[in-house]
Amino acid sequence: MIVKNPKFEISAVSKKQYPDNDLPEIVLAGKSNVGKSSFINTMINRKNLARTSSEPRKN
Ligand SMILES: Nc1nc2c(ncn2[C@@H]2O[C@H](COP(=O)(O)OP(=O)(O)OP(=O)(O)O)[C@@H](O)[C@H]2O)c(=O)[nH]1
Ligand SMILES: [Mg+2]
Repeated sequence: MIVKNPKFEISAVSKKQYPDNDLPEIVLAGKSNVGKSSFINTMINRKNLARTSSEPRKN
C-alpha cells in the first residue's frame, strides 16, 4: 500500500463531527501505548502525523 498525501482530518468526540464523505474507514483498536500511532505513521510513511509519546495516553 502506498499512501501519497495523508492528512489529519479531525479528532472527533461526537457524532456530528464525523467526516461526511464516502471514503472507506479503518478501525484500529488496541490498549494504550501498544503502538497504534506508530503503526499508522509507518503505514503512511510519516514520522509523526499520528502523534506518539513514550508515556501512555499522552498524545
Ligand atoms: N520496541 C518497540 N517499541 C514500539 C513499537 N511500536 C511503538 N513503539 C513505542 O511504543 C511507544 C508507544 O507507541 P504509540 O504509537 O504512541 O502507542 P499508542 O498505541 O498510539 O498509544 P496511545 O495513543 O497512548 O494509546 C512509543 O514510545 C513507540 O516508540 C515496536 O514495534 N517496538
Ligand atoms: Mg496514539
